[in-house]
Amino acid sequence: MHTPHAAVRTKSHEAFARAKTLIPGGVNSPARAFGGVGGEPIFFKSAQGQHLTDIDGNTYLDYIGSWGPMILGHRHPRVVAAIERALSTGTSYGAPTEGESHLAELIIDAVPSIEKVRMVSSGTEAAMSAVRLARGFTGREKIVKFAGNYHGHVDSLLVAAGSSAATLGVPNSPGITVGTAQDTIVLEYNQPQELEDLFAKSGSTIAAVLLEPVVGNMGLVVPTPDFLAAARRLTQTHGALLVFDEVMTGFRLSLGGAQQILGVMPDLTTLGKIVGGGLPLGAYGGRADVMNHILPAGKVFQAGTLSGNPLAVAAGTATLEELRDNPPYEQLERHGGRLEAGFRVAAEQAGVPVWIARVGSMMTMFFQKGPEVVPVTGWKTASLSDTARYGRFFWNMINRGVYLPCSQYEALFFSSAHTAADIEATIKAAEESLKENRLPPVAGD
Ligand code: HOZ
Repeated sequence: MHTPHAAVRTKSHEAFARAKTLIPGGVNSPARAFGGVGGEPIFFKSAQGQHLTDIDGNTYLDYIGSWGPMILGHRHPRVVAAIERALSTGTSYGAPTEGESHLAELIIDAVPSIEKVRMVSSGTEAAMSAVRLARGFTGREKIVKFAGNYHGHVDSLLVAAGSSAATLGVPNSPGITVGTAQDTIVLEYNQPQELEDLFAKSGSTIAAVLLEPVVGNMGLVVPTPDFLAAARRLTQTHGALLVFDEVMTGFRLSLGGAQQILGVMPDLTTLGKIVGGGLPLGAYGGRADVMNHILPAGKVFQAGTLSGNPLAVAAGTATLEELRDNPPYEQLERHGGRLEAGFRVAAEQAGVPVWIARVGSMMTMFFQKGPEVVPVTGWKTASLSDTARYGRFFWNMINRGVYLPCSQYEALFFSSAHTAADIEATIKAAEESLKENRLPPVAGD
């Protein structure tokens, strides 16, 4: 069923050559450009369940799931039916619909800290709006973020950013003014003392602390309980807001997201990816007294022609209802545990030093320069990874029909459509790939 070793990708090569003449870098988002693994991106024509099919006809087991949204797999029947129903009644009105309130209710019921929610069109917009709201609510200007965390391509948050900003070596993008960057304070993740020191010195200037409660954008990094507890306590004590970016983790680590399994409640939460069921939709929500500061209830401006778009709302609603009615989280945890154990044994047997981090259906195997394995707790340790070795592993897996994230600094995602047999096939591919990976790099590799 999957791509045989060294499949032909002639059509992808031609499509990329054409795209480069029309679109900067040939892609509409740098994360998909393969800059972190070398070679050329693969162009796709279809997807079904846990599989992707490229334009040359090769099929792959999908471990990015559109970078997170496809928790139910591609073209889940309930989601497809909902989109088809919405299509038959109109695709955009620029006016309210009852469907938006229904989705809002599903979000509020699922996510423990959300009392009111506003819909936007992407995770970037959600983060941008949450930051503005935090500033408007507190009357303060400084935002605290953590190196290697990524909150979309918002000017003030493209400082020490993860995801493709880190992968492609522009954690501080050109085009961000010095003034903007000055209002963002960057600390190392999982270092509560840094937060303590900052708040002791300038707590009264801080509008918000923004973080990924489980990081997916520098590879997967798990928070320590004392770090999250410090973030909660210090923001509360000093009158700042705690904002969780749950664009990746929302509805994925549990129906209530990371906050539900970690037991730490933020003031605001940003959502994206799964909340739109594979269509463009983001959201931000939280304490009603804070959310009521958004226009027209309050004075903090935020708007969008396609916000709460009926097609995206239909897909998001069907996805959340399916997750609520048939929760896949036990299966995802079982499969994740097996995948993690299989990768760990495969790396040990191949003598390849790795640090593996996983929560539920998100995982990263960090290739280490070794020989000692350094636990990955934040960007300082994540950035020590052997990215060339990851690149070789990535291509060895592609050639065995397994499509992993095209960067060491992105978490893998799998779906409820992945079977136990898929997980075993992936482990077998990893065993073979890691054995090949043991070889020293050849010139030009
Ligand atoms: N937010 C996605 C994972 N870091 C990347 C999506 C993209 O930039 O295309």
